[in-house]
Amino acid sequence: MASENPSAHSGGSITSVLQETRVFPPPAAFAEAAGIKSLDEYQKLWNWANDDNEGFWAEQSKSLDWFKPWDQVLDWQPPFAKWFVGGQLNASYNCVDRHCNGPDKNKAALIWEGEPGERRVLRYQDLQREVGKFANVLKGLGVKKGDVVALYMPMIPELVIAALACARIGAPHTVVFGGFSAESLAGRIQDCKAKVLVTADGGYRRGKIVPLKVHADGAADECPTLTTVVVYKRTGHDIEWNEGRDRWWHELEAEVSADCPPEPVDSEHPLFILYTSGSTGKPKGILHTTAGYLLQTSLSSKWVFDLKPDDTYWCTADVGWVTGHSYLVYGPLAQGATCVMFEGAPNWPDEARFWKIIEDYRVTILYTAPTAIRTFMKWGDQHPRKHDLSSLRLLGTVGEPINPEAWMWYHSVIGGGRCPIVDTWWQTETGAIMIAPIPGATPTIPGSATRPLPGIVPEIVTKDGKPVGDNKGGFLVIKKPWPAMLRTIYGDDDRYKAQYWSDIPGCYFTGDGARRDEHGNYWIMGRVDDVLNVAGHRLSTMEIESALVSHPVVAEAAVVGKPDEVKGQGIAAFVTLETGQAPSEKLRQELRAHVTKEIGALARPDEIHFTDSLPKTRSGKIMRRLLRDIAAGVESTGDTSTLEDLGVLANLRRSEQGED
Ligand code: 6R9
Repeated sequence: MASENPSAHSGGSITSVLQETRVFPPPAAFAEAAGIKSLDEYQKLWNWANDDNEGFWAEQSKSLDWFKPWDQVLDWQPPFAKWFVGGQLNASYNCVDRHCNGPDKNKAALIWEGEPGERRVLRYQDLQREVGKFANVLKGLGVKKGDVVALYMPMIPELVIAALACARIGAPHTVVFGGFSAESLAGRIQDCKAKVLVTADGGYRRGKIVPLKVHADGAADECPTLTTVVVYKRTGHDIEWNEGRDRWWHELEAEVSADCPPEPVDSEHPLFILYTSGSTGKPKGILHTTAGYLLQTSLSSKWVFDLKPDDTYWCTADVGWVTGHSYLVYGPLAQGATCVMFEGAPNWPDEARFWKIIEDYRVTILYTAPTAIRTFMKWGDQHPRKHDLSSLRLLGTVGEPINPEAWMWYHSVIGGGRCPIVDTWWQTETGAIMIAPIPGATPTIPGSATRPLPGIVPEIVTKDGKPVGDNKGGFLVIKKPWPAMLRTIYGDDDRYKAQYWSDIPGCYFTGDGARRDEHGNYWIMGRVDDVLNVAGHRLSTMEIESALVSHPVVAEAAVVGKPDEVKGQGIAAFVTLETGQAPSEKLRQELRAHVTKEIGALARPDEIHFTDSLPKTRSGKIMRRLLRDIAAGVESTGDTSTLEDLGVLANLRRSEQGED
């Protein structure tokens, strides 16, 4: 997400009104068996990393396999970092080959289910063979170390295979969400000057074919650097074919050997570019490099998910999003884990699909997003109740602040009250999880991401960079460089400096508001651009939304400011209701009273709009900026390319006009 300019906002602090006191210590049996077993053990690790940051990371780096050891842990020329300077390694070797030297070669690496119901299991040695073959295909197409390859694929194993094949030959990949338009795809390919695009004829989503190849063709026509489009046959439906440019995946593969030695690359060799959109301007190509990224995604997978050899781990994120990169591909595979991968939508053929997958594969760890959890709540408990979820031992969430109500539902209905929940705060830019509970050590609290991982030093500050102290909201910054940090915005060092390192002196600015309580727990309050300023009080959208969501009939809520002559900003809330509930004037008054009771009159919405759905990004984040425009009655001008469903906006505008 974009980090926006904090100096555009008055003052440095944000008033926090959320009062959450429920605390869940790690279950004793969980802690007993966990990798990190106590808060004390966690604290020792964190202190070690804080006191001797480079020594700590030097020691951790031994968990990777190196072709050549590094000479220097960190070369820090702010804001440009180089980690493990002089070392050489290969990410695909670390994620695949090193698990093939012993009995793990027969362990499942990927358990895949397609939306129509097909199943495939790839053991680590199958992955090695497939990655080797596709790496040779890329080489045969003239892809060299350093050349960028674009991947525009459905959620099929070939997406993971293609990404690892790129890493194998030192070609940075850029994965573009299968839901993006031809135009968005073209913009990204043009920016990174990819020569090869890998796509599929189509993918499945809610029983329909997503015509990826049509979009790929639209994009390719606009991209002069692109010489080849490799097409994987997923659906088998008829597609247009551009002779000379288009090549079938299976035909290319039939001609190559599976043996492709991994190319040793420097620690700082680019691993991938992932585009993330800002509220203004063109998408930013976030650049991640090899060693630091791999080390930190791998370690955080182990710490936060407490991965064990017999776990069946399911991260529901699309690989087109950073969560898919770090916690479906690189982190868990570097750990030699067994990962479930699912192609389709959670409500196809019905609303119980996720729960059926958990039962069928005996999934032990589930990692998903608050938006999904709130949607499951809305659909009702009867769907998860139909399935045996007793295999689950740990639950995770990422992407947005999780409302305490949704946390409690996840805990009791999905986790059966026995599974710790890891609420993981991080960003495309941070590469890896930064603030999250260690499930065997950290007491969890609904709505708090709890504590920073070892090696991570956050602070909450005013816009001048002064710490605000306990229990005051402010800007969340990171004070020390960390191995998985972005290295730059691809091709634009100046934008990198201006975006992340200029506003608050000497720190990385995350763009998020947060509060730290007296126990050292962090509470993320949302993007600072979304903060409301009501009669001089700066209020976090998340806290008012959580109060609304705690009402039994509310499924989701998005709160935005709207111009108000008296108060500066008034509060407008957009609310979706649980399935089967109907909007009414009475309910509107009841919800306003509910927020007054939960928080106080200060936070009472001036307006409540009932709607069937909220505008969200493809990764499930509510796009409040668009709602702000609707509430203010103005046209939206910013980038809408990441919006999941344009129809939602049109509906909202229509109902707004109807309401006046
Ligand atoms: C991984 C990912 C980053 C932004 C981030 C913040 C929000 C992510 C969160 C969270 C509260 C959490 N965010 N995780 N807010 N609690 N556990 O989501 O990356 O798509 O780049 O978004 O998402 O606002 O700054 P990305």
